[in-house]
Amino acid sequence: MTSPGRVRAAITRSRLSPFRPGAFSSALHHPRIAVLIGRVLGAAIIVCFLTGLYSHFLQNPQPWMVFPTRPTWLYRLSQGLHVATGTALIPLVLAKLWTVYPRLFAWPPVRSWAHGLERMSIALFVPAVLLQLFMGLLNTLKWYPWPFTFRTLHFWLAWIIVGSLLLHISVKLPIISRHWSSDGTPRDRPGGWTRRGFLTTIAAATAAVVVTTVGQTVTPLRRAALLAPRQPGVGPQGFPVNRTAKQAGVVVPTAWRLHLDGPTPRTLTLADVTALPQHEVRLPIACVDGWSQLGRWGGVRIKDLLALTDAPPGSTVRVVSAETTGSYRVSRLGPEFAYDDLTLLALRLNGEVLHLDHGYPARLIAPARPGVLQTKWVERLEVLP
Ligand SMILES: Nc1nc2c(c(=O)[nH]1)N[C@H]1C(S)=C(S)[C@@H](COP(=O)(O)O)O[C@H]1N2
Ligand SMILES: [Mo]
Repeated sequence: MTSPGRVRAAITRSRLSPFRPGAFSSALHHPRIAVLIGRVLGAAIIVCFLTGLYSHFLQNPQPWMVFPTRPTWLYRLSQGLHVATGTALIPLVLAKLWTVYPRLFAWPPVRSWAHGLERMSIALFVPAVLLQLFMGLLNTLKWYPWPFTFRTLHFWLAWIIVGSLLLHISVKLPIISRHWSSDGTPRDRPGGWTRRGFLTTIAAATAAVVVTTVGQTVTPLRRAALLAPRQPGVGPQGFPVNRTAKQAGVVVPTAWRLHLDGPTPRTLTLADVTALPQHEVRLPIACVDGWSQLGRWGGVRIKDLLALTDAPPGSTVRVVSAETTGSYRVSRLGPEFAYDDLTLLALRLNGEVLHLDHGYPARLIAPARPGVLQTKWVERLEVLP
């Protein structure tokens, strides 16, 4: 019979085992370091989670949801923060895991109910966060190898991460508060890596990955955006393109018509649309993948088109593209967007007729919306009942 006590004694005796006491002597595994990294990590997770929820619900609104349309750069800022904090989380999570990995070998593995629960929450948290960051990174790199809808899994993983994190924090609360501001600071081992050296390295690595990606949305940092797959200013008419007309299987429409499916159905030619009152707005395209750019768009107000088809006030509109496949061929305009003066069926970009890759002859542009909802090659507006 092997009793737990004898197993423990055997493990303690074994020199090779990471289970033996004192196997990890570096001061960098000290709870104070774990708390220092954890504070930054927690803040980044909160920002990433909230901006992610905002983006998710814009694309998948519940019937009662109404979204702000000002400031016009709200989504641009929010998604910029989402991608920047998500990117920063990669070095932060790795550093935190390295700091605490000796806990994996804590003996006995489960000391109490609370401890068991906390270990379970970590068993959920670690794989979920690694998968989440890996998937998010691939998406920002424009690589979509998923056979499933990325956003659905990303959304549920986010809840698993936040839920398990809350459990972890609540169980660890005594340790966290003990080391929150204390200077029971661990002493550096002579000859080893210093605490300051370690923290500076993490900060530098985090700053480096953020600076080299955030230039895709923060124009002054544009030249530093080495890791960003899309560069503002690069593309037809000086504007990036995610999906070209060719990739979307859209060809130059010879007899384009705009169909207005409302109480009084209408079909307009391009000349008809051009003859309507034209407006100019300065609005960004802010792609969910992290790049954004401001453009000067010219075209017709959606609300003027809705008036032509006698849509009842406060209508919701479905915007339909000539594209026949793809997830972004339709989008929904709630009344807060549809009746906004800045929401246009755009025919021009920066004073020129839209390039085919930007949605010629007509695309949607609305304030404070994800790029995926700025439908290109529009040919139909349906007033929803
Ligand atoms: N019909 C259609 N509209 C679309 C897309 C698409 O694939 N199909 N891509 C969207 C995405 S993801 C973005 S970021 C913007 C980019 O607009 P741009 O190519 O003019 O820069 O268009 C959006 N509109
Ligand atoms: Mo996008």
